[in-house]
Amino acid sequence: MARVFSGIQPSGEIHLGNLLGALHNWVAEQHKHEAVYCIVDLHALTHKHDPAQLRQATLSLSQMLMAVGLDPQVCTLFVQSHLSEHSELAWLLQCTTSYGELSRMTQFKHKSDETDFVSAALFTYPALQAADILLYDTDIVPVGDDQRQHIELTRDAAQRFNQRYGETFVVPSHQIPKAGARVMDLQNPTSKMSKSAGEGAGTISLTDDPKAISKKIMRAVTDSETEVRYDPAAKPGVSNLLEIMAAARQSTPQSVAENYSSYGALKKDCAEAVVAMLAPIQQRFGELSADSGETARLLAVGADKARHMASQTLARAKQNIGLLDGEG
Ligand code: AQP
Repeated sequence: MARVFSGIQPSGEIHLGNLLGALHNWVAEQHKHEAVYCIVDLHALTHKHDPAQLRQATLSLSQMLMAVGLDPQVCTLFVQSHLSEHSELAWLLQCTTSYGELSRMTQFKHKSDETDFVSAALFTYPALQAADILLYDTDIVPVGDDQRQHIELTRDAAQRFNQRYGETFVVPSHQIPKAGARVMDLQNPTSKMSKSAGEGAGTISLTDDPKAISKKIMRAVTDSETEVRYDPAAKPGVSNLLEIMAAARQSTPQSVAENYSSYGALKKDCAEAVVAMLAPIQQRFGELSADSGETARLLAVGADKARHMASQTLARAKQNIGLLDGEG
């Protein structure tokens, strides 16, 4: 059976882009393959953050992932920092990934322009992401389109390590959904919807109430034309709404567009589709949030299952790269 791995940062409110670009796929994959999903809290340390808020965000993200449909009895769901193996393998991969490769990561260029403190970890975090993936002998990585370059780097790092030190890692492939692969900010439809961009009018959080969702979609930036057409380059705002509708209704943006002759009608139906899609998730999230003790217990079980897989890969990598066995 193929193994699937993916991760998500507890860096802010989980949003519609995360759901359509990644989580819908995660839920489907857990029933088809052996699935391992990780809340990558170490990645969230690459930015300035508040420690108490990070702890709360990690707990609440775990509950939201279960509310969306991840079943800890079916998949392995755990928190990255609960296993030291991720940080250990990240160091080995930093030693086999070049400065030039990391410098070419567009997310680093973009994020380092946005902050006054650029941590060394922000630069090297693709090596930690590669470690996350490679530790689980992953075959498939379901992600949004924004992660395409990082998965390529992971493949290159795995191949180089295997060539230099002998067969160690499975070389994974990415899996990107047809609709919803890159949900754009509703106010700035040429930038992706993102947790770190905040909870403004351009981002639909999975906890937004129906009124807030409708307001944000009805006010979404479109263009000065009137034709409803899927054309992401010329009409990014309208195309984004069509992508969202298509992902919510399991259709294609082109066929959704055929049903509309005005932006107003498209926005109204899009808001209704999103509200209907989020209602059961929000209800379940409310129930799960009431029992943090049970969430912590499920995460500890997940960490044990993950450690069993990760420790074997790490031992193999340490052996092959030439580190002396410390077991005696
Ligand atoms: N806008 C998006 N459209 C489709 N998929 C998306 N993903 C993220 N944004 C979109 C996918 O969600 C998964 C988790 O990614 P993340 O934790 O990096 O989410 P984020 O919202 O992107 O978070 P940040 O803190 O703002 O981080 P950056 O700016 O680094 O992305 C991934 O599979 C991602 O593809």
